[in-house]
Amino acid sequence: MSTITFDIVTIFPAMIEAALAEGVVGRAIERRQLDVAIHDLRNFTTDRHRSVDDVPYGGGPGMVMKPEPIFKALDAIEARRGQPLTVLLTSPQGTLFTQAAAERLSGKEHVVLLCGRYEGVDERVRSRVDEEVSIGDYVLSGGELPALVVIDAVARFVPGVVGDEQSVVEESFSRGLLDFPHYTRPAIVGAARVPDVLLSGNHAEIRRWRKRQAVARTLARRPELLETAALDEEERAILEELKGSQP
Ligand code: JD8
Repeated sequence: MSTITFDIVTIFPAMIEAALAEGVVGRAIERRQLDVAIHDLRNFTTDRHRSVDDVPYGGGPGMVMKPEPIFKALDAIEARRGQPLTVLLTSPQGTLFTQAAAERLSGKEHVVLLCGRYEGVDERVRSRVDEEVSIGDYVLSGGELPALVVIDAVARFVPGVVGDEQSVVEESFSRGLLDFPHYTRPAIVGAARVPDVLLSGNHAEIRRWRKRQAVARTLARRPELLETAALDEEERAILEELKGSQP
């Protein structure tokens, strides 16, 4: 059985702990398909106040994460795991963390995730960092939520973590399209009906309808995805038809 180990360095271990206990990732950890060790950065401080941050050289607002506790934490992880470590820093300055990046990281046996807070980490920490990633262009308060996003997305590539049923459902997105609409019982709620085709029992029709919905939604909401999507012949035909009928 293949497993991947994550070491997470954070000043908010409880935040990481709580999120990893639930759902697909929680189950993967129970089954030992995924191994996560959480390291409280304050345990690597040496001063009375357990300081992890300090004022910025050059002045200005906010605080910066001190380098020494981070170096000590990385040294301890390295001693326990053996070299070389793959260290990921989550930061707004990182390259975009994509599905392709998640797949690539899932090939590693071990990844260290560094979570910053405040204005970020002292620049010298980057000498120990292999990859700096951002989960998107919005401002978050720290690197913990991004680290959880990375773990979730990577874990899904570990064989056996996602059940067969779910992986089939994901086909459209993994090929670069948005998902089709989903419905469950009841067939009518208020005035809102489930599309007749889904009640028809005609599975060839249902497959075509879903493809059409996926292509139409992608064209409407994320047209840039269509430039790199791996479309089959049927989807290409649907796309040409939809483009032709656009205003
Ligand atoms: C790490 C500190 C907060 C960032 C002052 C707000 C990733 N996609 C992303 N958005 N935000 C982050 C992120 C934010 C972080 C840290 C990641 C550490 N902050 C800082 C600079 C401006 N505050 C992120 N990945």
